[in-house]
Amino acid sequence: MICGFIFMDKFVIKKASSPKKRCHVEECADSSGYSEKVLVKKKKNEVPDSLLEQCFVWRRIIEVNLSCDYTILFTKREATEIFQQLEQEIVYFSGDLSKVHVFGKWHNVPRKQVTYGDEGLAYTFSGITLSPKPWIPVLDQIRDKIQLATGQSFNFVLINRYKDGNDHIGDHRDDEKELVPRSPIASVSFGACRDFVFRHRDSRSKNSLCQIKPVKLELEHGSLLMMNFPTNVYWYHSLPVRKKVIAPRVNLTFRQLMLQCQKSTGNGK
Ligand SMILES: O=C(O)CCC(=O)C(=O)O
Ligand SMILES: [Mn+2]
Repeated sequence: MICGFIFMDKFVIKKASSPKKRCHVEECADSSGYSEKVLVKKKKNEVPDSLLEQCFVWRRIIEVNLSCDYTILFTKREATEIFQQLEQEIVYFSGDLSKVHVFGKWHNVPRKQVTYGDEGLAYTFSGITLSPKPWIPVLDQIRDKIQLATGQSFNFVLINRYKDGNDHIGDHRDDEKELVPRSPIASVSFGACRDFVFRHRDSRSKNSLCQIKPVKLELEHGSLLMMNFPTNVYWYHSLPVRKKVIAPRVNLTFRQLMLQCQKSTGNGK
């Protein structure tokens, strides 16, 4: 992460200086495994706005082969403005692209979806090879803020819109062959707060020999969840149906896709 975050032992509070020594990071963890990294201003008036913008409180979520970081990236006001813009400007797939083919039958996807990204990228979606739509300013704004907060870059985004708690996404891993190996996935959420569940690949049924407990999170309005390697190798995730949720939600997963030339040479494998 930016500002020189370092990972600490559990149950210990340590400090690290930022490169300019204007901020320091404090991290503490509790017995549940959660920890928080807080960037603390040294002298209030000395820190420029540009640096303050990079100060986020991160919660580390760690389990066997699961490594995630969670923060509130946008204030409530910013998030509401962005949500309204997304609702007005994002054009979702329709027709065959809003359906999935399972065991010889077509089904409507229980949410709306679309992809945006850099020119020249190609990926397979519902069995069809597609190019993402070109970036628009509201997506540039979100992507740039994630890049500022994490130091990671992204060239592609998958957007999911859930009209209410009936819309959902089933257990899956983000392990598409087009992803840059070991790259993190940045998941930003706007609108209704929804439950999000990780299940370890060896503990998905009651009869599994190994019983690792699911990891359950609530993804809030304006939040960012970083799913770091190797989370998506070992853990499935889902956004379950929640009948009581009546408001819409938009989720954007920013990804780093390989370029055509990287795919053909097998670079980065
Ligand atoms: O809506 C979410 O929070 C998850 C979306 C997701 O898992 C995906 O797009 O692959
Ligand atoms: Mn996913």
